[in-house]
Amino acid sequence: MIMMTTTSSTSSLSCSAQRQHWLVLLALFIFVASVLSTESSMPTQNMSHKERTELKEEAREMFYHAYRAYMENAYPADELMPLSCKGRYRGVTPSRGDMDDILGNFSMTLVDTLDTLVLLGDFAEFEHAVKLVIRDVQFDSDIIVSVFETNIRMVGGLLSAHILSEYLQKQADVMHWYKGELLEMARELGYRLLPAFNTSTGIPHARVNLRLGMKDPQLKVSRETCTACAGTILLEFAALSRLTGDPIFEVRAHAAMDALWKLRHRGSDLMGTVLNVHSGDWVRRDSGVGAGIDSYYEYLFKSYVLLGDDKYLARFNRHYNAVMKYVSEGPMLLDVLMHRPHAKSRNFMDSLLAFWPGLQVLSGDLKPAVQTHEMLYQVMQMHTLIPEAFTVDFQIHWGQHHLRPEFIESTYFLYRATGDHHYLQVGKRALKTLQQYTKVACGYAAVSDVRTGKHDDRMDSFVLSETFKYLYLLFSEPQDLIINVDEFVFTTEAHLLPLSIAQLGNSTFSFRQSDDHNVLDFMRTCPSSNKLFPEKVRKPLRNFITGSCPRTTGSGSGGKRLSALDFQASNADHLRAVYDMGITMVSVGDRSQGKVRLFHSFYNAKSHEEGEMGLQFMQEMLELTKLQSMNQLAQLQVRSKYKDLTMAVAFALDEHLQDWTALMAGPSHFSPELIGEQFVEGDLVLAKPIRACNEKLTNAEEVKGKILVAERGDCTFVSKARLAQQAGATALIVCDNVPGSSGETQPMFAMSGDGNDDVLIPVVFMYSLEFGKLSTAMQRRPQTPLRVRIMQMVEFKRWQLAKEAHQNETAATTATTQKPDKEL
Ligand code: DMJ
Repeated sequence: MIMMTTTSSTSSLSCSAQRQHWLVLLALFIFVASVLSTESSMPTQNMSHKERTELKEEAREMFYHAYRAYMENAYPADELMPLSCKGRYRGVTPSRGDMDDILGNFSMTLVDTLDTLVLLGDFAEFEHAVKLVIRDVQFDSDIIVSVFETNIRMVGGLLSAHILSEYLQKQADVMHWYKGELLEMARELGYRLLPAFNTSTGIPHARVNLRLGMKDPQLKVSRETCTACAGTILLEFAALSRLTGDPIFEVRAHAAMDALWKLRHRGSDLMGTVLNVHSGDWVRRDSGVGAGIDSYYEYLFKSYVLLGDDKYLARFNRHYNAVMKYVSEGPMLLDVLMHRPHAKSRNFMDSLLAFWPGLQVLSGDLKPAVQTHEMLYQVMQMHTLIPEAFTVDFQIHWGQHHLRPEFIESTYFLYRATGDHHYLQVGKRALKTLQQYTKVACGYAAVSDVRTGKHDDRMDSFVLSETFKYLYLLFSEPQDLIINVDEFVFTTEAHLLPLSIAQLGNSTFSFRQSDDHNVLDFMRTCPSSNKLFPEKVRKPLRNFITGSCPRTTGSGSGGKRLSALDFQASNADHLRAVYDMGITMVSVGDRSQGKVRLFHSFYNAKSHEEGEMGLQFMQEMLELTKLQSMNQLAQLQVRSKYKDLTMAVAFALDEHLQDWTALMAGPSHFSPELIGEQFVEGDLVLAKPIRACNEKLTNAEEVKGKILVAERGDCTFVSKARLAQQAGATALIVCDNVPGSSGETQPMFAMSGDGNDDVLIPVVFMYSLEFGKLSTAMQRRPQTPLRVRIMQMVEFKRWQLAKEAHQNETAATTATTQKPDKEL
């Protein structure tokens, strides 16, 4: 038995981190309050049945306004251009670059829209549209398309329409002529996508030529794909295999998912967003839940629901816990680096992440879903329409609005889960806003900038397949629908795949547990997914969720081991985990001193494994106690507060450079890191012009050998850095252009570059309040340049502590040598 005495003060290690967290929430609260104070129509009242029916009918009319505009003016084109009121054809309409990889001249909007017609109960139009697709759509074109988009919109659209055609034959006694033509088309298209999967990793290429496969010379250099692109295949391909009896699709899609899983960061369990399909190397290590990764997470969870393969739930749970630990920041979701997850890598969120609360609802974690949805709703009210990206202080980062479905999708799932009429009111507001700001004579037009409301000549196919579908579903009652949607999984493009597909079985797979997860991964889901599947998961969504479930931080082998450094005596989960590890805590002495004695015994541990963990915990606690006595705990606290990456811009408070203070700054991805004791020291000089975006600085001569300051805005961070470097600066500080911003209330982030590594000088970012202090110091002695040092914050603290220790030592030595004199 090991026994030791310590104090419960380790809980204070995370106090500053917690404080930061609360500051973020506080900032949000103030923001929310200020929006709401101008809003007299705060949605609180229940919605009458009459109003709900009217809104349902309005959603239907919106769909038809867009659908007819497409059919009458654009079909058989892939998309409608609502301002030109004509079709967008690949190779005919002026190219928009990579964006056009969505288009395959295969009447995408109609295929994507088919199942919405069934949900609306319009069987006649559905039958007509299916006939058109069978008659007109062909795939043998020399066109490079996106594998991901073609799969989710076309394969998914065809499969769902096939399933519903057969359903209607049985249930509505219509379409007796239908003989599975859509399924055959889906199979043909699936085959045309397969060459993309011939990579050494099994992870598919991003693009493929519909006729030539990967033999298209333009695809010779193809290497990179995004995580979502490669990880959003399985639902459609599994359905394709199960319905056709041809296993190849499902085999390939499972292999791609397995290969992706192996690429996760083993420490953080996070994924990056862009990777090399041949080497499996990560190209972009940013990790969030929005663009580039969103539907990978969605497909892990939904593959479990559709196919019943536990390994996907285990993987989802692992990633989910990592996301909630590192990416989630109150209601916000901010990218981090997969290999350095404590540092935020972006200070903005994209609108695609609005799907996340919907997925959280499905997985049973309601509370954070409600919070993030509420944040998004506030963003919507603030800017009328949710911009494509917005900053942590809810300013516009990218101003476009593409009529995306994600926010409405989450609103729908939250309403289904809670029955709270708030979500009907939110939907009403979203609907009315779309009507007011995006409806045009020929359909609905995206907005190029939500600040100006200027329209864009663009109406993506997902407007009909998702946005209006979810709006209609939100206001519908179950009895309004021909199908019971609870018996289906919605794909990422809102296509319907029946849960009964799992019963069709798959001879190629045995659903054994893989050895990289174990049963604890399921036990930690709440409600326990072990109990849910298959009885309840396949029942109505309402039964999925009974409330929010606490996330446990158990000590068992399936979860992360609780370390002594993370331990908080006030955290009930931690106390339980410690207890399971065979550790007993006994208060000693005066309770007010908070002293506890820890006892460890294998006998008391829940399992041998946990007993081992307990031993490790005790050893760590011993180390910590030692460190504490050596005053090094202070440094660890600093490390914990400022996380690993936070930089310091230190400046001398006196002319003799004796007394220094430091301000918080953020690093960049594109400049060299200052490691350990490395620092750059120099005098500060302001860029002229201050934004440093022109071809040359007008004060380039003055800049040489100094640390340059430039203001954020007008051009990228990295272009400012290049200009500074060109002028001979030894480092660059970019200061924020948003008044009042501060690292104390906003997460610090690392500035992104453009993938090149030609910047050789350190570059750091300072929020306005911190930079203001630097600027005041500059103004205090206008004749003398301000001397600054850029280094890691933790190193600055270490430097200060060392200085203090040295001063104390000197003072002590002086005192000792003076003693006899005094005695005399
Ligand atoms: C849709 O095509 C799908 O929802 C996809 O997963 C993400 N992007 C669009 C909608 O925004």
